[in-house]
Amino acid sequence: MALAVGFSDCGIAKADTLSQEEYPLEEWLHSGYHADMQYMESNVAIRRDPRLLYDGARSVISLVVAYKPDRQMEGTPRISQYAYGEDYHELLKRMMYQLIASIQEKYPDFDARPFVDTAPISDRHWAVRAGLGWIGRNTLFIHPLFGSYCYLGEIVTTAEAVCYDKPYHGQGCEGCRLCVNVCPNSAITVSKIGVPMLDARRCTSYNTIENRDETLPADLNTRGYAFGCDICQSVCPFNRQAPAAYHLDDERKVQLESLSSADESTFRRFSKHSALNRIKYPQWQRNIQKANE
Ligand code: B12
Ligand code: SF4
Ligand code: SF4
Repeated sequence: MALAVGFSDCGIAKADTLSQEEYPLEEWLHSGYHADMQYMESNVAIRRDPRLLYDGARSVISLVVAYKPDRQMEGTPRISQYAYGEDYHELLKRMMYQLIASIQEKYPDFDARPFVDTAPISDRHWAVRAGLGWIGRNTLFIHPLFGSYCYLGEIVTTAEAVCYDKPYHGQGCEGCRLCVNVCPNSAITVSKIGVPMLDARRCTSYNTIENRDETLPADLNTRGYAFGCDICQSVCPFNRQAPAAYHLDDERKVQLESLSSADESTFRRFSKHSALNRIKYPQWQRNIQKANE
């Protein structure tokens, strides 16, 4: 049913607690790696256990939508590929409601809620638990076919599955370190037990999207990115071999490429249904200036 709605893959995990080893959130927070994303400090217990997020939850249906574009926008400033198309929050929510409706046609008592990105639930860990892939050294979820160019969402339900998918134990990054070596800001670090961690304070993605300061850190090297960053993903062998899953048409490509000279109302109109709606026009201007340095 998930594939019929348009999802690229789907797996089901039993709802329970994510262990400290799997999700060392407290260490990440204590290290200050979350920068000023205060929303990451709240609901720590809920982030660890979806049963606290949704009363009576028994299962987590993890869903993947691949988004690798068939071509890239040209020139600088650059916009990260995950923001080329429709805002993925809107896209995935719509698809998840469609999937819930299809399941309810067959099972009218199916009781469920969809989540994507903004709720206190760790999208990547549930995808791993549901057997869909692994967490790579760049800290992103990697699907063996679609790479890390995929959005994640979950349907949390009170329904129990007859059998659950097993956590992913296939191939992983093995000896590769391309993403760690290529990051222009050395933002990829490791936890005390050697698990990859991202220091958001150093990351272009954090700085161009979440940082609300008037200026960006002087030593930040954005390599021309004005919204998000794809550098540690573009070198990944799993992304290089992944099939294209999004058609960037001429009209959208021109819109993206001309956004750096857009006035405030044009920017607002464009960003309304795009992931760019996370930032306001003054941030966009600040980011363009930095990208052109
Ligand atoms: C906060 C956040 C950010 C922050 C911090 C990122 C980070 N790495 O934590 C910032 C603003 C920097 C960010 C950037 C981006 N983000 Co973001 N972000 C989130 C958010 C809201 C929470 C992530 C979180 O819990 N971080 C806390 C830390 C503690 O957890 P963690 O990074 O998962 O790290 C732990 C695990 O990786 C684990 N681990 C690592 N390796 C291994 C190995 C094993 C074997 C095990 C067991 C565990 C393990 O230990 C780590 C250490 O704490 C999620 C949505 C969600 N609700 O889950 C989206 C999400 C992770 N982001 C997403 C995207 C697309 C991006 C960007 C690619 C956007 C862009 N192009 O610019 C970048 C990527 C930067 C990067 N290299 O990570 C997608 C990722 C999809 C995917 N395939 O993984 C998500 C899932 C949103 C979505 N629903 O699609 N993001
Ligand atoms: S998104 Fe860019 S800045 Fe952030 S870790 Fe990856 S390469 Fe480094
Ligand atoms: S570039 Fe290499 S180390 Fe980094 S996520 Fe991809 S396979 Fe893993």
